[in-house]
Amino acid sequence: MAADWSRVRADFPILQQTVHGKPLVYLDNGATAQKPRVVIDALVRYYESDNSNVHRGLHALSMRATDGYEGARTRIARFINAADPAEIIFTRGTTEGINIVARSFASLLKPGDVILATEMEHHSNLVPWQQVARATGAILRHVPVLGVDAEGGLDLDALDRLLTPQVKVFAFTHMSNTLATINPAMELCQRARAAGALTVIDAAQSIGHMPVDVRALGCDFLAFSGHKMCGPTGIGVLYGRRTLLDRLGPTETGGGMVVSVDYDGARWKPAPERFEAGTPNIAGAIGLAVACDYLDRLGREAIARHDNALGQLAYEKLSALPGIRIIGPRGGRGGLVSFAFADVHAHDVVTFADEDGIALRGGHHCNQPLMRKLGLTSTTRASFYVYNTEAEIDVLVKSLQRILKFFGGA
Ligand code: C6P
Repeated sequence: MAADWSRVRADFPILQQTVHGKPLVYLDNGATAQKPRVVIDALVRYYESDNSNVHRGLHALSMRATDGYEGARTRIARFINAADPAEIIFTRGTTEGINIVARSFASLLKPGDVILATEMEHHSNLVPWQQVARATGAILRHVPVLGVDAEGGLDLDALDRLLTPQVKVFAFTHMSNTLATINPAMELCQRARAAGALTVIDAAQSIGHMPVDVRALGCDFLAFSGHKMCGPTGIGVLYGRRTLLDRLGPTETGGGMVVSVDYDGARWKPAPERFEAGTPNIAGAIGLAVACDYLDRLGREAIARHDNALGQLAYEKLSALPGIRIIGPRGGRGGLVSFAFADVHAHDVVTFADEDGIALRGGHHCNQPLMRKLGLTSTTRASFYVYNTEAEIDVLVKSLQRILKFFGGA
C-alpha cells in the first residue's frame, strides 16, 4: 500500500509546535530525525513496566527486559537482512561502531598495509582510521572525489589504481552527509572483494532513507545510528559478518562479555556479547526495533523516492537563487541539499531561517578535509525526511530570498 505522506506528520508530536510563531519546518534530519509517537510510547512502556537489567537476572522483569533486548536484535537483523542476529552488535551509534571495527583491526594490520577511505568521509569514518594507521604503521589513502564538472562523485577509475593487494580494508560512506552523493555501495564492495580487501560501510545517512541489505551489498561491516532513522539517541548498530567478528578481539572489556574470569585473565564470549561490555542501552534497542517497524510500514523504497524527490526539487528551486553554490551531484542525489552563498555566512543563514521557524544546519558537517578540497569553510544544509513536504521547500526558498535581500544579495 502506498504511504500517505500527508498523514505522516501527525505521527510526530514534536512537529505539531510553532517556533517563533511559525509552524516548525524541520530540515535538520541529517543531524537527527524526529521520533514518531510509537517509538516514544515504546520507551515509556519499557520504563513503566519492564525496566530491569538484561542477561543476568532470573526474575520476571529481567526476563522481559532480556526478551525485549534480544527481540530487538532479531528485528534489526531482519531490517538489514543479516544472516544471523549474532551479527548485530548494539553500540551508541555510527561513531562507536566504526571505532570498534577500526580498533579491532589494529591486531590484523602491519606496517605497509593500506587502509583505503574516500575524500568524502565524515570525521567518524576518518579519524578512527588515522589513529589505527598511526598505531600499526599502515598507510591511509583516500579515493578522490571528482570536482568542478562532476562535483560529488567518487573517482572510480582512481579506485581501480588504489585497490592494490596491500589494501586490507576499504571504508566508505553509503551516502555523503554533505554532498548528498549516494555511492554505488554494492559495486564498491565487489571491487574491494576482488582485490582481497574487507569493506566497512558508514550507513549513518542511508539507513533510514533507503533499503539497506547487507547481504545484497556484500559488505563485511556496516555501522549506523538509531537516532537518524526515527529511533532513540544513544543506540546504534555495528553489523559484522559472523566469521569475521569471531576473529576480532574486544575493544572494551568488563562484565557481560566474558565466559570465565580468574585473577590473571579472562576468556571472551563470542559475538555479539564480546563487543557489548557492561549494561547496554536496553530501552534504546527496543525503541530502535519499533522504529524499524515504523519505517517498514511506510516502505523503504517509498521513503527513498519521497526523500530523494525532495532533495532534487530543493536542488532545482535553490539553483535559481542569485550567488548560490550547491555542492554535490546535479542528479541522482539523496534527500539533502548543501549550499553556500558568496557573501552570507552559513551561520547567518541558519539564524535568519530560524526566525522563520526553519531548522537548518550550518558548518563543516564534520567534513573538514572535503570542505577544504571544495574551497569552502562551511555550507548550509537542508536535509529531508518522511514528514517533509514540497510546501516546506517553498517556505525555505522564501526565507532564503529574505536573507539575501537583507544582506544586499538580491
Ligand atoms: N552526521 C550530520 O551530518 P553519530 O554522531 O555517531 O550518530 O553519526 C556520525 C556520522 C557518521 N557518518 C556520517 C555520514 C554522518 O553523517 C554522521 C553524523 C551528523 O549532521 C552530525 S555531524
